Amino acid sequence: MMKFKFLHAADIHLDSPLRGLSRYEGVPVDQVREATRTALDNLIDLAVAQGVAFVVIAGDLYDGRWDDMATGLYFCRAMRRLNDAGIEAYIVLGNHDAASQQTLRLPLPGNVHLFSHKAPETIVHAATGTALHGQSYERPDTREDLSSGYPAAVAEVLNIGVLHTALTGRPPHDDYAPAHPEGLAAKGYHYWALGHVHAHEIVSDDPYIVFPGNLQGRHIRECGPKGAVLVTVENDHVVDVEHVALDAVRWADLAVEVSGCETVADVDARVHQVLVEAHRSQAAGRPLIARVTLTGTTALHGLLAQRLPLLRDEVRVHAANVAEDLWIEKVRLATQSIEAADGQAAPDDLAALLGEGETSVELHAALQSDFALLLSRVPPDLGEDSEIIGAARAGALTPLLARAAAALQARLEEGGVE
Ligand SMILES: [Mn+2]
Repeated sequence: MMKFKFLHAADIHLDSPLRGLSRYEGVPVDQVREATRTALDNLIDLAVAQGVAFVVIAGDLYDGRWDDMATGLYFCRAMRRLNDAGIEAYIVLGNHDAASQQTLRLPLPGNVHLFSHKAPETIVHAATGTALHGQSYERPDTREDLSSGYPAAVAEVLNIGVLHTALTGRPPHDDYAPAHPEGLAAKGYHYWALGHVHAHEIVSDDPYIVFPGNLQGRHIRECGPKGAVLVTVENDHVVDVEHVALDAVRWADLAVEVSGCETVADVDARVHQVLVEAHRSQAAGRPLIARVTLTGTTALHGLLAQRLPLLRDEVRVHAANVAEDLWIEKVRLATQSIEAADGQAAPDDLAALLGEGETSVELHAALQSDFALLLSRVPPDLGEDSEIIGAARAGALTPLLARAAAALQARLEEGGVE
């Protein structure tokens, strides 16, 4: 009986920066910067430990064009480690690393097989007889169904299709190299190793059509375990497909429900509780980077809006108390006042006026042009750590105005304005 394993990865985006984590005391900047490289190392370690026959990388190995050899050199060293262990690698290029974007010629170790961007081709893995079919992207903006031209299945061996695709559409991912699962199934392959969609998904198990998801989450919209898929083959049939986490740093998007909280101490207790639970269930021994969003209906809404900067620091301290490797990406306020929840907002002229401001086209236009002048003088990297500058850059003024209005009202109700 012929039994072997292979690894299927995609969307490694090597050396792509992780985005959104504010810099503050203790944040492991180097660990975060190196995360995509560490995840690649973890992939190679797993391949060697499992003694896989080969590794498939289904596109977007690189994040974009690189200007020096450092990124390519790192990748070549990783591939040489596979070579030393007798493991082959099969790669298609995707929209991020399309052939036309490659500005530097990278000599690859002999175990690395790059599918052509000129035409679909079949490469046979000699030791197992496996036929791998694939085509690289020539241009980033590839809108044609590449899979339609893939070769016919080879009889009596395992057939794998390697394709970078959004299938029939997977927002927010661009609709590149569209393909229908039924069309893929009709090729008669046993396993479709897909890439492009950053969430792990087993689209079909007959035949297997699989997105491994990306190897390392890069921002708060890429939460949870990230890694590759370990596939077991017996007698030219896929018998097991297992997602294995290989990420070096993990992201978590946490909601803290504060309805019913009567004091800031109550809110504190809820935040602490959510952080403890998240770290227990999600970190898996890795640094965990969390966004904390306060939600719910509370009499504290105005007060929380007013003291948001302080709250952010307090949440960071809570995180530090819970675990050494728990970090706070952002603290957001999405609470509403009891009045607003009851539909009793705007009990007076002032509240009505503040409410109008949030949606006023004129006010938005005026602020936008003021901000444009201001932002043109702000160094580009400064905004990374500031929610306000980020929102102003993105033109997302409504949440800022809503927060300002709530804070202003809270101060007025305290009689704190002279
Ligand atoms: Mn892609």
